[in-house]
Amino acid sequence: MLERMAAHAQGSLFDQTDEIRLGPLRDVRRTVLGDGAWIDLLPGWLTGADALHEELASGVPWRAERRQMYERVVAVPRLLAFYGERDGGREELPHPVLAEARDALSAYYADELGEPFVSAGLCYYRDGHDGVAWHGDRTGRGSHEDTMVAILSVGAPRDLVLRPRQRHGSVVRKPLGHGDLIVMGGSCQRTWEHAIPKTTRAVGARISIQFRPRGVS
Ligand SMILES: O=C(O)CCC(=O)C(=O)O
Repeated sequence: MLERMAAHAQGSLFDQTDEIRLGPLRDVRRTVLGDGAWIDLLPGWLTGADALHEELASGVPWRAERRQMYERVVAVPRLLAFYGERDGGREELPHPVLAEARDALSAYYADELGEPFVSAGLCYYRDGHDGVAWHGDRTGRGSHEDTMVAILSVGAPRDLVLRPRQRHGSVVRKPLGHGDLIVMGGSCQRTWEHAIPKTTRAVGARISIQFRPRGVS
């Protein structure tokens, strides 16, 4: 309990405003990873990120999933929600600032990506027991085409780690929370893998919002 309170207090040190607002998409810093992959980073793109975290944590209809693992069915260690396209339109996102973020990202990357971001997947990591194992977003077009996945993080930081698929050893680690933006681009989904490792450290809850173009999953 004390650990959880400490983690929460640490969060509020970084984000002391309740006004939920996006900053300009300026000074986005690109790191070339290699093998055609890159990441863009903009720390603290959203202010009021802890307030948005609270609203999403209580307001989103979170889904707990289960999956087959060898002979057992186990709980997927995070909660999920998905907002895609339906009846020719986009499903309404759970907060207007998320639609603003999606549209700002679509405009910023229009020339390079050539299409808009259309879906938003939300993941809720309640504490260090939650995480996601190494994977690329390769069930859709990301398996054979360059694309982008943009992730906005709210709540307490968790490490997003990346490693090249063919050369295990060089791991890139980015702690993301409190309104940080990361965009994985180029061949990142097929030549690199990413994960949110579980941790025994005292960490607070984090929600990530992943924006993807059509057919990327
Ligand atoms: O939570 C994150 O930042 C990463 C989520 C992710 O990799 C996924 O859902 O495919």
